[in-house]
Amino acid sequence: MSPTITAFKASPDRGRGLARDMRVRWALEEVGQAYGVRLLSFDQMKEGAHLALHPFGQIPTYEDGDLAMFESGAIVLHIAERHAGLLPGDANARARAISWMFAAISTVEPPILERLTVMLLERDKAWSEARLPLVDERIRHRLGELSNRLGDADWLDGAFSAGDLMMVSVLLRVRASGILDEYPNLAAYVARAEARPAYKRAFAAQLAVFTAASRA
Ligand code: GTB
Repeated sequence: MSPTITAFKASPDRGRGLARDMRVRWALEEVGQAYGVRLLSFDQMKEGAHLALHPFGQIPTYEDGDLAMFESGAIVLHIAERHAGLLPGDANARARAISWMFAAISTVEPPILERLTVMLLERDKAWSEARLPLVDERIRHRLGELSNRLGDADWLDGAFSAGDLMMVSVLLRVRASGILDEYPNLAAYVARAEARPAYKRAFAAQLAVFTAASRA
């Protein structure tokens, strides 16, 4: 039996790969695991059946046999631990790759999410215009550190890993601001990841949901 994930029936990003099911799709494609997708409306996400899977009524979730999970980072780690291809075999290298996964979601992503909050939820506040440059400075601080660490390497620590998958997924969310392009090695790192066949398949699959919905 293939695992089933949940995704937006109508993603607000119009299929640009920014919703968090994309990370899970990408991980599944990297390891060559087929999967099914249950599409949910915003209303369905807040109903009992989905709340039983996800306490916060969000996507993505992951179901495989008697296992049900939520949180994209935990799901990607679960996939990476059960299949070859996303974590190194060497125990120390594996631990470092997991460090990068956590760095992506707990150190780099928070200021990026703050920016989205300012742009989407706080635009009408008198203080919004003054807050944005402060948030952007925090993003630049983190991206500068990440850029220094990456240097001219292809990936964060040796071969491509779940750490890179999570980091690129996070960086993609700030690209539209133009800030990512201030760090040419990070922009090239993201482009390198996007060129991976598994990324392309995952992107095409989530875009197809939007395309099909807009034709209906
Ligand atoms: N920490 C959780 C995880 O990583 O799985 C966060 C999950 C989450 O935020 N899910 C969002 C959701 O279900 C979708 S991805 N939101 C609905 C709700 O909370 O009611 C976040 C997202 C939404 C929209 C865009 N976009 O339009 O570009 C991008 C990302």
